[in-house]
Amino acid sequence: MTIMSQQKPFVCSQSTLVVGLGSTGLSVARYLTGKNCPVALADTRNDSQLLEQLGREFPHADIMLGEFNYEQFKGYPQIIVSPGVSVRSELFKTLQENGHLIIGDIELFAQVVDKPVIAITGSNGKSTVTTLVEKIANDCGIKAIAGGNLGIPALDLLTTGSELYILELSSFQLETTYSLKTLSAVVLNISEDHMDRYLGMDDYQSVKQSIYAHTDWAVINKDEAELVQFAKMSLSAEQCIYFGSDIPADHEYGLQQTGPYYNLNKGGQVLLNSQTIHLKGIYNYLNILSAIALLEPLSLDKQKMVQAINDYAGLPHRCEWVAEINNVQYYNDSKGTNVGASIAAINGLETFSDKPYAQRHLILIAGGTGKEADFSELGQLIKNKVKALILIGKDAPLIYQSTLQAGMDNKQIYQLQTMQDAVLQARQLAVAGDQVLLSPACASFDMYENYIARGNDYKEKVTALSLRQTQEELGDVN
Ligand code: UMA
Ligand code: ADP
Repeated sequence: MTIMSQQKPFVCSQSTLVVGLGSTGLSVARYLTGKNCPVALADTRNDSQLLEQLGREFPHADIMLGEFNYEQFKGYPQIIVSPGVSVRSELFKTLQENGHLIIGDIELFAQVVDKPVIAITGSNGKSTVTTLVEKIANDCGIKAIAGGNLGIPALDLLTTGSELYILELSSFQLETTYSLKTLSAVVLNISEDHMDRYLGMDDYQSVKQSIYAHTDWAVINKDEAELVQFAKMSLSAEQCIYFGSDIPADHEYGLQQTGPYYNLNKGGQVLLNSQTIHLKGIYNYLNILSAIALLEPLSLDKQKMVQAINDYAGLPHRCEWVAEINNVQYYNDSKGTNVGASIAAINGLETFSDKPYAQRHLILIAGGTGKEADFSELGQLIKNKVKALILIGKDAPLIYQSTLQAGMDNKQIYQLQTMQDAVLQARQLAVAGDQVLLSPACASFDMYENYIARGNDYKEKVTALSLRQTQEELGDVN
């Protein structure tokens, strides 16, 4: 699919079909209806309640529910597709070959936005960096708002009267975007994700890199050799700023270890020290450096910026501390939905602990929908660092196999059915000084509506344990 080569402007007066009626599709339909552009609506969910609700809100729109088909779609010269619908199917290929404009909501946003945009993608860390950039900008006096894959659909941001938009963009959204001009942009990192939607890593990476297509200021992760190679070949040196985990060269961002802590530097200048930052783990220090680099073109007040970073407490479901029970710390990393995220969480949690991991005190709860990922690297890390592995969810057997292949003893692995079973098992295994981490390395859809529901379920079960412990201490439970 060569969406990038389409380069056609959207025309309001032509009839437009909105495909997929979740939060993106509804925001597109509302935006276009508000501008009096004619719309039709389509969704594979053939649901009478949905039909009634759409009919009420969009009385003039044709509504097509059920299996998508060419005959129904061919009358619409412009089609706006939701990120959850793959534009690589035969249907969309044929429509594009026949001259239909096929774009996503971000492309429509790109064609109408008249304020600066900062764009953030990557396999992991997008929401952390997006919300941190939003906070820094606002604390420095710029009226900024964040959205996109993060939650508020991009077009809904336009009515907020903001001076700066910060967009978290998924690879699905980038696939249908070709003209987004940005003040600054970053691919935070690349690790395997959504392999059920891509032909392989090259394919996935090239979609991610398209975020740099029209940026003034490209923020490049120096630790990612392939991104560096891309930047050197496709972007000008003046346009690029680098960040990474090594001691930085002049004009680059990087880290310098000082005892148990890290300085976050630009060249030789120390900007912050990790001791004063709530976010922990090297990956989070890199998230912070990328946020500062993205904001560099705005020349913000340095002191206010440092204060905003020190105040930032992180988001729920990202290595979030939940409770201490019998001297065991419980953490919720339900947003760890791919292998790279869980590897970062396991390594990052080490820095929360005062014991070396060689003593093996981490109990990991993982599993869910694996999105056709390769779990071998995770299996190796689990074998090296984890005391016990508790697996739940559809693709638990795949993680089980990878850890066994890495040489872990199967007596350290527990395959269970529910979150309740997993938390109870963790409590039984944990001794004082241990950490229990939920970081599934998988999506949640086999057992939950989303990662938030999964994280909340875990927190609920852990909190119940904690209450039970308090009651036991008070002698209320026999
Ligand atoms: N649908 C079809 N046919 C299909 C697939 C879906 O008709 O083949 C319909 C569904 O019936 C439903 C609608 O499409 O009515 C759902 O559309 P969607 O899956 O695109 O989801 P939205 O509700 O529009 O949410 C999307 C993002 N979801 C996905 O990319 C899967 C949200 O990111 C995002 O917050 C929202 O737009 C606003 O921009 C979520 C996500 O999981 C958090 N993102 C992935 C991730 O972070 O890994 C990429
Ligand atoms: P995203 O929006 O890309 O999913 P989040 O900021 O929500 O990213 O973080 C999701 C999870 O990814 C975190 O819970 C953590 O396990 C991991 N993570 C966060 N930042 C990074 C990073 N820079 N590199 C690798 N993993 C990360």
